[in-house]
Amino acid sequence: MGFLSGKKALICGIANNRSIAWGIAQSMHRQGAELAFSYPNDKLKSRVIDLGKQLGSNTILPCDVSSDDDINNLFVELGEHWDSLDILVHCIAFANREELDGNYLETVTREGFTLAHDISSYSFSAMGKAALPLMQGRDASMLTLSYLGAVRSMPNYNVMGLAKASLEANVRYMAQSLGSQNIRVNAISAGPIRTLAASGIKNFRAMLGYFEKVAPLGRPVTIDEVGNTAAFLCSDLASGITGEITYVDAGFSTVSLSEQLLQDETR
Ligand code: NAD
Ligand code: 0WE
Repeated sequence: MGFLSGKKALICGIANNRSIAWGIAQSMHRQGAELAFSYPNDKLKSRVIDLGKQLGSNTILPCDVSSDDDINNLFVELGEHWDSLDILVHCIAFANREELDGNYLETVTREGFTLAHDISSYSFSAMGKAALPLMQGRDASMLTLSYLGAVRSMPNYNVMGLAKASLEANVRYMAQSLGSQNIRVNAISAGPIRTLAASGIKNFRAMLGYFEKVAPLGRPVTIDEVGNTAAFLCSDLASGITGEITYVDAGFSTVSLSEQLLQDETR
């Protein structure tokens, strides 16, 4: 028996089998959770249906988080399949591509700033709020995905870094808001992973190379490693953890000076 058996989880943000949300879904499935999924548009619908089927799920519902109606309908429709919900997983981020390339102040715009914060941070509050009726009395938990660019400047990450900073504050305020109902809210801050959201990001390959030189584990993290941490955080094993940002980054964020780069310098 897995440590999530008897739990029902809604997973939002699968684009394909490289998505972090897919790693989370697989790990939660291994631990015995029952799964439902959302997809944002018709282009992704059949792929999410197919992936859901692989994990024994027929509950695949539409939701573009830029729409209040979509968010509300998602939980109305979920309520027609399930009478309760234990786990909400939010793996959604978006900023205009032009604002993820170049100097921050030269690229940021009012519209782009608003869009990034709306899709990447506000949507977590909105989904959490809409999920509440199904989570009453369940020892439920919510989880989102962040990145180090929230707390340290990062070349090209730009307005997404501000949106992730907002998302991390959101985790703390949602945890306070829902604590008295015994609903926990956490984030995983993952190291860089080659997903659809990372494809086409300038110098991503070079960033991964640098990451491998600095991170104590000397390698990137996988969607399975993020998935296993997600399964733990959303399980009763983590009943004392809320409002927390857990780093799954091969130790990258804990280092001040890279051992390998220092050796290269002294050679
Ligand atoms: P991904 O492209 O597989 O997932 C991003 C998802 O966001 C997609 O499924 C996309 O459909 C969804 N999305 C975007 N706009 C949406 C909208 N309006 N409505 C509904 N869904 C929408 O990439 P990923 O890397 O798995 O990203 C998942 C999360 O992990 C994101 O929050 C990302 O910021 C975070 N993250 C990624 C990395 C990385 O290096 N890949 C590192 C740390 C954190
Ligand atoms: O959060 C992310 C990326 C999120 C993302 C990706 C895209 C690409 C396509 C948000 N919006 C868009 N918009 C698009 O049009 N990551 C943590 C991955 C990532 O993105 C970077 C990174 C890393 C790491 C961008 C610049 C620098 C580093």
